[in-house]
Amino acid sequence: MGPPHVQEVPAVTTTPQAVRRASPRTRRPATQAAPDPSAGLLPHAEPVRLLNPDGTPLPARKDYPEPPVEALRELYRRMVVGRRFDVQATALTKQGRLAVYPSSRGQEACQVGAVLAVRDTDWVFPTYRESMALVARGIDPVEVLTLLRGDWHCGYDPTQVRTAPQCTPLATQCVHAAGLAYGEAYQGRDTVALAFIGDGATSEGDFHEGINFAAVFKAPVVYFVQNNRYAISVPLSRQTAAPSLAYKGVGYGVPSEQVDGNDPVAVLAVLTRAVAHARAGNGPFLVEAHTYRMEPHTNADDASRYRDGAEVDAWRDRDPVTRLETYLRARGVLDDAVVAEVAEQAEAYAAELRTRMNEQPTVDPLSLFDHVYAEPTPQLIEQREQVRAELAAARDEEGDA
Ligand SMILES: Cc1ncc(C[n+]2csc(CCOP(=O)(O)OP(=O)(O)O)c2C)c(N)n1
Ligand SMILES: [Mg+2]
Repeated sequence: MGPPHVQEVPAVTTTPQAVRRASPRTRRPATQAAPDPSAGLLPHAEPVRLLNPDGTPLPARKDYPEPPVEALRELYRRMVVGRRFDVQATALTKQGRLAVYPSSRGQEACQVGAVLAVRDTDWVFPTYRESMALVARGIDPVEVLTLLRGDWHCGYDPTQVRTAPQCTPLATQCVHAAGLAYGEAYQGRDTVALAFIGDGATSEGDFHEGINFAAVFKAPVVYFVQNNRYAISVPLSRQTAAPSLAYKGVGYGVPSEQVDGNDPVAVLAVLTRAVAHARAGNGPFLVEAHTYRMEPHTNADDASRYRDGAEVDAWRDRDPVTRLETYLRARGVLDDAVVAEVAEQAEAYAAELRTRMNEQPTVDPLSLFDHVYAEPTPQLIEQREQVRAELAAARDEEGDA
């Protein structure tokens, strides 16, 4: 397999005037070159990688020191549990217990690595794809799946777990994250906001408005793009002509980096540095992780209509869980006993989730009308009354039967 998607920067066309300007006859005496305004903003030309796809380590680098072993073992544990959670959630859609589920299988390094890089007191702004990230953050899995079950609320209390509801309108969370981070800094707290976003959503206006606001007002936000190469059926090549999505930062004066999103060690190292940058008061940071969505967009999508199996198989060889396991075993900090214990823990987690999700939830249809407005409109009051009457009639019918 070649390196993840990195397009070449197109060559600049040389004009006759430019040739004349550069000719030796007319060249002025050499003056000191002006400082490059993009210095320190551009990402490395190749995504940062600390482990090869086969789990062997690459030479250590000063700019991205390897996280401590304990953090890597925790990363492994949460990735294994996260993957099992993801498989279980997909199964729950087939049993009619979930309305929809967007899987993040294959993106475990990003989902778990990113949330491990922030503190409990920081804020996370997830999209619909981040269920695994939220359970890795320690949020109750049933609460995480409440929205996808079809409920009108997000299941958890956002202020308590410092995690916004999973956002379906693309990129809107980028603006929310900028505002929250600005507000926190304004009040003298060192909170960082971590905003997840997909490759496709970086074409949305809210991404640009959010990152621009954060840059101008030095709001401590880490924008984390999971480039999984598709926006539903739209491949990256039809999405953008940018050399890499990380290059979108420079136009806003935001330092950026790109990372191999299937290398868990590199993801944690890069995110740790990005979070430290934001926390130190330097403003936002943009990270693009090159990864791949192994499953269809959601359970309602048929991915075979727009991508072929060979492509998916090629990414199977870069599996992030196997990569980390191989590395930790070779370092002698993970053995059969721990691997078995973690697998058992993941099974128990899935079994409990199954049991709890199979309990019929009690829902009150009238609660749909709560919290829409502080003062309900006359239309809303009328509609509420209509629903109440229909429910009462249905109950009477049941009583008669
Ligand atoms: C504003 C808006 N436009 C369109 C959609 C429909 N939509 C839902 S997911 C999606 C693709 C997003 O792709 P990407 O940002 O790459 O994230 P991924 O699903 O791959 O994680 C689209 C177009 C939406 N939810 N919101
Ligand atoms: Mg995508």
